[in-house]
Amino acid sequence: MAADAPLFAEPLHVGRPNIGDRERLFERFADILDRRWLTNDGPYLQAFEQEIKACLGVKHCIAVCNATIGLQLAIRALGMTGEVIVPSFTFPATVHALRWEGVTPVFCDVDPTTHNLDPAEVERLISPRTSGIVGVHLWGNACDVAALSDIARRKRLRLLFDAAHAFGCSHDGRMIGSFGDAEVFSFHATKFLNSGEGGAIVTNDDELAASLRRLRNFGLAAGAVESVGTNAKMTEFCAAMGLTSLESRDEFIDRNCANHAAYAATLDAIPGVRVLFSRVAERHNWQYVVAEVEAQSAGFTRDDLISTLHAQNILAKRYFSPGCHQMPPYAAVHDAARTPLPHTTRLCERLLQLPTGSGVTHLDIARIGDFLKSLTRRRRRAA
Ligand code: T4K
Repeated sequence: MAADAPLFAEPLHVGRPNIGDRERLFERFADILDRRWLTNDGPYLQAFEQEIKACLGVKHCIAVCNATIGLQLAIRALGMTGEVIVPSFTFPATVHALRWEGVTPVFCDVDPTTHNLDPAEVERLISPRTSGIVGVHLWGNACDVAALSDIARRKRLRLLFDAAHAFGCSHDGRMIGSFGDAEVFSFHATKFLNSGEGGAIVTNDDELAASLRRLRNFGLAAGAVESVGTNAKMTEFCAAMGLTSLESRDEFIDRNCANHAAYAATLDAIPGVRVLFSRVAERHNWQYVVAEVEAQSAGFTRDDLISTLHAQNILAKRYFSPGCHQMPPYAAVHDAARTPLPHTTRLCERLLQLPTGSGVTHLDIARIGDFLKSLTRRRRRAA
C-alpha cells in the first residue's frame, strides 16, 4: 500500500442503509407497477401499517413520508402551542418540527449517562406557557418514560416521543411505540429499519389517530376537508421497501449487535476512548455505535480523531454537534440563563459515531482497531 493510501479504498459510512431481500423487493415493485396503484392508502401501505402495529403492540400506526413531517402532524394534532420542552442534544428535525408548528422550543439539558431529557430539569423549566414535552429516545435508549409521564400528568402537558432511532427497542419489557400520547419513528435510509424515506406516528388514542389520518391527507375525511391538512403520505414503493426491511430485522439486529460488541472489545483497549451503551437489558437495534473521547487520557480530541479517521476513509460522524441551541435559527432565542446546558455542551464536544450496519464486517472493525492501536502507540512513543 502506498504511504498515503487510506486504510479503506472505499469509504465506510455511518448510516449505510441496511438492505433486505432484493428479490422480494423487486417482486413487490413489479406488483406495484402491475396494479398501477402508487400511493394514497394502497395495499402495501396498509400492510406496512398492520405489520408495525403487530410488532409494537400499538392500536394505530399512521405511516408518513418522513419523521420530520410526522413530528409536525403529531405536534399539531396534540394541540401543542406556546412553549414545548425539548432536548437541544438531538437532530435538528426534532426542533424544526416545533418551529414549523409555531411553537417555541425551550431547550432542556440531558442526563450525562443516558443522553436523554433530565426529568428534574424538565420540571424546573415548566412555565405557564408550556403545553408539552418532546422527549427523544436517543440512540434507541428510552427516555425516563415513567418520570416524564408523571410530570405530564401532574402538569397537564402533552407528551410526545421522537423515536426516530428506536424502532425495535424496548423499555421495561414493552416495545417503544406505546409511550406518551404518541411516538414518531423514522424510516429514513440511515435508520435501522428503512423505507428509503419514511416514518410513522403510533398511538393508542383513537381520536388522535383519526385526526392524524386526516392531517396526513390534506385534512380530508370521507372526501370533505375538515382541517388544514398537508400531504404527508407514504408511497407504495416506500411501504414495500419498509415491509421488506421489516422481514430482515432480526438479521440486521444480529449484525449490528455483533459489530457493536466488536467495536467495544477493540476500542476499549485504547486509553481515553470508550464505546457507550454496550450493556443494555432491553431489546435494542444497536444501530448507532457511539464512542466518547476523553481528550486528557487519549492525548487527542474527538475532532482530532474524526480527522484522522476521515483521512483513512472511515467516515465517523459528529452527531450531534453543535447542539440545536447553538444553531443560527435558535441561538438568538435560546435563553442561556434560564436553561444552562452543561451536559449537552460536554457531549457535543466528546461523542462520535462509527460506521456499522450490514455493510460493515468484523474484519473492517478489526482493521479500524489495529489502526487506532498503532496510532496510539506511535503517539505515546513520540510524547
Ligand atoms: N429525529 C431524530 C432524533 C433524527 O435523528 C432524525 C433524523 C429525525 C428526527 C428526522 O427523521 P427523517 O425526517 O429524516 O425521517 C441523517 C439523516 O438524513 C436523518 O434522517 C437522521 N436523523 C440523521 C441522524 O442522519 P445527515 O445530515 O447526517 O445525512 P447524510 O446525508 O450526511 O447521511 C448520513 C450518512 O449516511 C453519511 O455517512 C452517508 C450515509 N448514507 C446516507 C444515505 C441517505 C448512505 O450511505 N446512503 C444513503 O442512502 O442526516
